[in-house]
Amino acid sequence: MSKPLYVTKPELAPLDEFIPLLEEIWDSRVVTNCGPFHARFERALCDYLGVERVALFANGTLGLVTALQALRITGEVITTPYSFVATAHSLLWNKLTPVFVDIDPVTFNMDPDKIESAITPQTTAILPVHCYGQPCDVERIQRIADNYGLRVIYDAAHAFGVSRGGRSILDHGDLSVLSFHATKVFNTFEGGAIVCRDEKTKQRIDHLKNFGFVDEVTVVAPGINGKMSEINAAFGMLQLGYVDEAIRRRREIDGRYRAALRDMPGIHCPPLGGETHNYSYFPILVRPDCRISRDALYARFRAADIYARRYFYPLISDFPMYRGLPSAARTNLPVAARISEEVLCLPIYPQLSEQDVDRVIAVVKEAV
Ligand code: T4K
Repeated sequence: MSKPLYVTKPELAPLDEFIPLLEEIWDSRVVTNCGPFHARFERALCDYLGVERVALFANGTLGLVTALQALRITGEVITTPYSFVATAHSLLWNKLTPVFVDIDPVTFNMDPDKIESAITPQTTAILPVHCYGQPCDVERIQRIADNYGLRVIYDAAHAFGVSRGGRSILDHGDLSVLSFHATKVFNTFEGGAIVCRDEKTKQRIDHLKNFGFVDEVTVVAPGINGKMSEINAAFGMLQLGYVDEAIRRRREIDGRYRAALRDMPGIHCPPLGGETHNYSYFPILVRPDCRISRDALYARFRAADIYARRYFYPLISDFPMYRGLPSAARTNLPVAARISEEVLCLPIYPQLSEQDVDRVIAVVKEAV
């Protein structure tokens, strides 16, 4: 029996390099509440990502929830149905109403052409996602936001290290929110961050992630406990030294898949955008003219111990807490509905060997 292959596997820096950092934490007994590793990791991340300010979080979802609070977003927020459910959940946690717009058939990101007609007097913000690390049309989204006086918060959970025109994709909009979950290109087991532009906003975010405390006796907002622990921060520092190599290995795997799947009938590999991609996912579309359906291919993979995933199926707008919204109607989201029925994300992570990749390719080849 061959070993199971998953859609992803976390890349982990060598354990023997982590032990001295753990010893430092043990010696100091400072284990959380924005200690020295937290501060060092924030600075190191700014340097690596080419951004000015980063606020660390315990996970990306708390980052999204807090980002919306930091900017005092109210009413309706325009977002995409084609994402992980945390994107829209962050709105419900803030008692905001998601307004779903359809996606672009090439990038799978929010279609900028659909934004203006979704704006109402209640709209205060746009929450797009750089899906699979593919950059959104940030310039057009910003123009629309400026015209209507809206805020833009990017869910950049997939977009670690992505840049365009020499500028980090995280350096757009008002705020960008990263996830460092185990399944991401860069992970701290669990973790996340908000990238922000000015010191005042960073300060407010720092208060909000620490219950709203400004000092021992002053609480300025009903903040949450969103802090990243010292262990996660120390691990993140270490991981930063290995992420370039991890992305390089992902690029090789991406290239191997692309070359092999290019001419397979009914299989489409969406092209990559962005100058510096991070190869965080490898989505394929199983088109209706393919000899096998997407779900039958998914089942074939499972039978071969390969755990490909249907990211993102079902659409967020199909989950019970969203499907009653007028914007959740299938007729409003035809592209997202089609893509979610055709998509399958193949395994991609640095530990995959060429033989592993070829095993995945062989299943597709045999099926089509
Ligand atoms: N916005 C977007 C666009 C996101 O994609 C996400 C998270 C968020 C916001 C929220 O960020 P966080 O709050 O999570 O920081 C996974 C992740 O749990 C989730 O973080 C991620 N998106 C989503 C796309 O994928 P599941 O339910 O598919 O994960 P799971 O446990 O099935 O893991 C997938 C595969 O990864 C497993 O088959 C095996 C492998 N794996 C997983 C874990 C956790 C490992 O090998 N080791 C591990 O420790 O959601």
